[in-house]
Amino acid sequence: MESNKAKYKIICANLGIGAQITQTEFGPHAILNLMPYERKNAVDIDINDECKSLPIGEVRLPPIAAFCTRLEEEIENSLNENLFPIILGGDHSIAVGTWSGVVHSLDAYENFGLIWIDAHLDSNTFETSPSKAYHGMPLAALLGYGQKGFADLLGRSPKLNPKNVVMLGIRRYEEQEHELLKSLGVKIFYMSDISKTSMDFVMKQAVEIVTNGTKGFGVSLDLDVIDPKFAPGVGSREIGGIDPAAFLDSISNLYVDQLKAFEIVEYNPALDVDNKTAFIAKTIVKKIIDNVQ
Ligand SMILES: [Mn+2]
Repeated sequence: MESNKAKYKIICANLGIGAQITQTEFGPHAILNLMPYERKNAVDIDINDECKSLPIGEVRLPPIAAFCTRLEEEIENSLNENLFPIILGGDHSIAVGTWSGVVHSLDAYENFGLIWIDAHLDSNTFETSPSKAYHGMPLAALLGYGQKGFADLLGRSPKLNPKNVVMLGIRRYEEQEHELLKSLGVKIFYMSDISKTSMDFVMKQAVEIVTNGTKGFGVSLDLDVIDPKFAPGVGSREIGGIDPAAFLDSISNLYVDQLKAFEIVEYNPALDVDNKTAFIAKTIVKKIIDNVQ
């Protein structure tokens, strides 16, 4: 029956080699295991096993870029079928594939809003990155800064205009990436801004910015933004984060029809405690699904 057909597609981006610790590749299925009904609407994107043993550094770029290209195609397919894409990561380098796909599909180059919710800025380039791990570089790439094959996925760069990007929950970064974003005028709400006001207030401000004159917006949620005492199962824990209940409440501000895709990344089941982090991720995904159904 047509009316019971799902209006969303879950895309499992099973990639971990964008990080030094690669266990986030098991994140999507650990979350899906808690969603037996919704998993019928899920598809997988995987990488070849031989890529998993590559050392950290530039040699990992070709498989990550190839992965992002396949993710990009899957996103385009979903949007063409009028299915709302929910992307489960995976390390945060997958964001290059996700948002390239959405921007290309909507023909919204430099005219698409993105709310980036993260403890970190993820805006290094290969040159400025101390770790040389690609999950620290996706936002710079989407803004047009970074290596060939990454920043110009689909042969076009930049994907996003800095005036349409808002960051929430930031509390740890390197100086050079911070300087880059400040010089571009990206709006950053630090964790201290959220503590001084509220998650709800800041989310409202963010939605206002990303919907101002754009062809829609998306959300990229790195679970490390949540305080690690509630969400310990993440790649890079940073103390002093967001309360999950406040975050869940603030999601109601996203229920506007301009929301085009939602991405949730960096879940590491090997570091989780009693599945706490997976349950938070599942609750967030279900709330998004309820909205698009
Ligand atoms: Mn991140």
